[in-house]
Amino acid sequence: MKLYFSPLACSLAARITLYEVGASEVSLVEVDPKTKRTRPDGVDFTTIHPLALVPALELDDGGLLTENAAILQYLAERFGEGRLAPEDALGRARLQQWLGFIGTELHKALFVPLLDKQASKEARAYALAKEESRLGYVDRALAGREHLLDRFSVADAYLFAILNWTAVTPVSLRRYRALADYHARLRDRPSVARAFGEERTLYAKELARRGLSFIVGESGSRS
Ligand SMILES: N[C@@H](CCC(=O)N[C@@H](CS)C(=O)NCC(=O)O)C(=O)O
Repeated sequence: MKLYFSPLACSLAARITLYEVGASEVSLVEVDPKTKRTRPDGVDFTTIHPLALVPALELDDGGLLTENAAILQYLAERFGEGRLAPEDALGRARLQQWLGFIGTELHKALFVPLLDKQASKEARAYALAKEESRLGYVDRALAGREHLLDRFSVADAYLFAILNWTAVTPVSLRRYRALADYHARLRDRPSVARAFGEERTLYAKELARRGLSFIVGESGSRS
């Protein structure tokens, strides 16, 4: 199995999940987000996923699984023995509730317009207008809790990956105490620290290839 990823993109959640469950049989293949070619082999990623979006999981039978929510649940199910995704009906629905919320309300609605250099001023302002309601909602949900569900799940891996993008957007977690503490706590989790550390290094190399420099600090970024 191969997981296609780009450094510090939303695919970081799948890498965290792999480290969390110890699935060493899945190999990781880097995709350069600008050229859409794999590294170091230079395969045109659009021949693998026509939309060239990461994450994408190439299965052993050659099939391709796409969409973060589906990939994360599949990895949890296949390798996690119920540890990273609840198996009861309500628990699974709650997990899907958070995966859906993170994917639509945070990833696409809030952060994409702020990260996309092609987004107009109006599109960025429209997205930013949603910040307080969307992040305030998660902040309140996390008050007094360690994780989104009763224990660490793939939804936490996804939320961690998205929250890293505050480093390169006008969104600051300082206004959201519970969320800021949650993000800092997760950064110390061994699977997260390993995945984040590795992708920060790869991201710095990616920028260097483009002649850009970036101080990759405590928070990550994806531009
Ligand atoms: N709906 C997809 C979205 C994935 C996505 O937006 N991936 C970004 C990285 S975070 C990407 O590959 N962007 C490249 C592009 O838009 O060309 C999912 O949930 O997996």
